[in-house]
Amino acid sequence: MNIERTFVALKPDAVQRGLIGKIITRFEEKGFKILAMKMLEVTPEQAAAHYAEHVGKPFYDGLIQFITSAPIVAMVVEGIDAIEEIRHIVGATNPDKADVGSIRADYSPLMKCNCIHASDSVASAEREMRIYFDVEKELCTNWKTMMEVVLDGLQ
Ligand code: 3AN
Repeated sequence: MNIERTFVALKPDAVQRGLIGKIITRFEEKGFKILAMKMLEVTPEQAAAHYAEHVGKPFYDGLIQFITSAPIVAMVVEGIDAIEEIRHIVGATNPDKADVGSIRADYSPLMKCNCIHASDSVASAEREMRIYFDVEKELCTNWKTMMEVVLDGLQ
């Protein structure tokens, strides 16, 4: 069991469809801690940095057009095994393959607008959160969620 931080972004389709509250609620109710959150318009530079691994792929231009088409909600989220757990809650990249009950299965009809991004490793999380946040200044760490209070009382 590791306490991990991950980067999560609610993509333009989620913002435009009014799903921000419903999606964030899933993380809060599971017991994850939101350390930072902001709505922003992704710049071409941020988009290129975020999706650098996909340069040259057939869907790259569409991906950049999509992520810059309307605001996103960027978050840093912390919790027990947060990388794997949040990827599980998010669901597979292709919504057709996403587990029933996952965010992408429930809300996304297509891979090219699949509502949400979540980092796939600790290294990716560190890299991605720094594209959108000043990590030294913008993270709110000096407070406890009720889940942390509950865990404090257990052996
Ligand atoms: P994930 O977001 O599940 O980690 P990645 O990193 O493989 O998936 O892909 C980043 C994003 O690129 C996906 N969320 C999806 O929006 C888009 N994408 C990936 N593969 C395809 C594809 N074959 N066709 C269209 N869009 C894709």
